[in-house]
Amino acid sequence: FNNFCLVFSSELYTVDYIKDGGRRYDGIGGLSGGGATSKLLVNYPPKQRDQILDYLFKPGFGASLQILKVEIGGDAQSTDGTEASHMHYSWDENYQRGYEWWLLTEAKKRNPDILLYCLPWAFPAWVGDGKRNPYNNPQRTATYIIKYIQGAKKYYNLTMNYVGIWNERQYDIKYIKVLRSMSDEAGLNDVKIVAADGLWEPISLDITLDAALAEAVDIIGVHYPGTKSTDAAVKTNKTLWSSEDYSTFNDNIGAGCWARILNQNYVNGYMTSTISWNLIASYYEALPFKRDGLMTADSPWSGYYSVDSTIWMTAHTTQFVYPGWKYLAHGYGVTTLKHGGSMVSLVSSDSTQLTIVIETMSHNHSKCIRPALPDYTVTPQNISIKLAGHFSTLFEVQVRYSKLGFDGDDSILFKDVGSMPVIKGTINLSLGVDEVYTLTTLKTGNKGNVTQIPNKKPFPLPYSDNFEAYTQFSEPYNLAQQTGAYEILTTTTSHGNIIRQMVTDFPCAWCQAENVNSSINVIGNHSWSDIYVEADTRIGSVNASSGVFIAARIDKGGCNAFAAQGIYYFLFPTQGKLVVTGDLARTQTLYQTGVKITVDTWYKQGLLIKDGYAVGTLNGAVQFNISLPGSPSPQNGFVGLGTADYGLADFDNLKITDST
Ligand code: 147
Repeated sequence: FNNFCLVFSSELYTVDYIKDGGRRYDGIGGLSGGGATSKLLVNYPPKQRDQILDYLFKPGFGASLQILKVEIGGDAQSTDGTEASHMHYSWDENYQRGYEWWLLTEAKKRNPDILLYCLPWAFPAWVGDGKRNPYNNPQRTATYIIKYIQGAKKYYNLTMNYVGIWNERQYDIKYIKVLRSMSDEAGLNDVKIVAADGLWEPISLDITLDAALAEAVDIIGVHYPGTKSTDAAVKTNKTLWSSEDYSTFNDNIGAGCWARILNQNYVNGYMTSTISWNLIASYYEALPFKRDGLMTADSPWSGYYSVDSTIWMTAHTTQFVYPGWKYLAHGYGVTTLKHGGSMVSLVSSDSTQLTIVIETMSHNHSKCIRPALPDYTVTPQNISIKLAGHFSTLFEVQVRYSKLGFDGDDSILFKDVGSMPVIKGTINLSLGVDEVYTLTTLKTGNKGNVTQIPNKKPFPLPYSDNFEAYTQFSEPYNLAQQTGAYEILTTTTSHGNIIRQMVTDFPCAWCQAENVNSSINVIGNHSWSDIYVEADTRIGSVNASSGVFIAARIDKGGCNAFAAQGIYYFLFPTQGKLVVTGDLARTQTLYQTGVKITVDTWYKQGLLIKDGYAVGTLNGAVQFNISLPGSPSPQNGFVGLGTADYGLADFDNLKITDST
């Protein structure tokens, strides 16, 4: 009657707490920065902002992250914007800039045990001797980094647990040793050094060859390892981390990527921490790497955010395993599965609790942005997990279950499916494809749920900001600086608060393409075509930029911001010149004329883009009315403001309206 011979076969896996087990679990983390990835989070309405922070950090609510990694701002573009340095100049020191201090504080408030990790992408010019090399003077760079760590403690009572070298750029052995010894002298013996936020080599070899370097480095941290480490890295006996990973669009394929690497970075590569770039996608979606975060919050003006399934993939581990727990040995609860997928098992430090996480992510549903994923297949499979030795007397485990769906809205995410019996020391499971199971002795775990997230709305018009509502040194909301660093300054003049571009010299940059000596700050909606923008601008006479601009139809940001096109209305007070260009680099002049303007004076610049024409005003008087270049010149983009070159410049009373 039946053509098939049904064989109820089940593959047997043993989970046992044998001596010389696996490595210490160090936690799962998120990365804010590298760069400006949390830009739009800080000005969410308080209610939604708290909910978002809960989803990220509050234990037993959502991702329950165990590590927060942040960029040490370096006054240079580092992917989605610039983060401000705590020392723009050698004589400057300030711990009020940007939003990372705020974020660190909010994370700690929710989880006092969260571990903190800081890393520079770029350095202000003076740190690199103006030569873009932070290793010319290792003591100076170490002092700069140590001041940041001390500032965190002094102003926010934040203890940095880990510090890195230079993101994805060369390291310097001497500098690493100097950073270690100077940190020790400063009493920062507990701050561990991660080296070098790049590839496995040459750091593993250098550690093998140099005992003093091995002494200085605590953790080898690599980026996008594709779940694999090298024999040389393992042989160093150092803790191995995937200190930056993921960077994948956060739909269910992204969630599949994340679930797979969270398990397999240990199974295949002995990595005991995985950190997501980025923590939260809180940057304009027209900037690079749209939605490559654990969740998305890029609409502060509406309060809309989305809790993407990546959050729940994280929770499968973080709500049931804590830093200090231990992986079991390979072959005793840590293994790949015969028909695809993987399993990790961990025990608490007092060895009383057990958590097993199983994932069966299929190839096409778990590709990450990089590296390429070799082919493999996953098919449904029955498994039997034999709890041996230490845990053989368990009679039940709690179960959490997810299945990522790819037909509409058919996902099951982090579902509490109650307890499952352990029969004669064995758990039997029928695994499907694209699933995650957590089996645990813990009775905890909770799926946080917020009802009524506001609807998404476009950037509001008309929009204006006179910057009066900010505290000194903070960063203006919604203006996403792409190069240069802009901050609120309080004045006693009739202008009150203003924003000032602070960077005076070309930084020791991270972006390789960085070669235009100007700064630019973008805002609004990239789909804007006809639009009106206005701002008060002023250039001083000391350390000043040669010119200022307002602009529309700015087509790009990120590491390519230097090549941005659009319509740029420049004033050069010392030269008495007004210039309109089609690009930030001023290679395409559309119009120019002499004007009677001077330094140390405020001017109101207005730029109207309408019906194929650009009309420019100065203190209300029309200065130009030119026809716009057609395609391929951008027909839409952000509005923005900026400086012709590095140097101080002031802005106030930003106003954006539609073109009518
Ligand atoms: C990383 C950076 O460290 C992050 O700041 C962010 O830019 C992230 C975006 O995916 O990427 O840098 C990398 C850039 C390129 C590669 C790897 C990492 N790559 O081509 O392998």
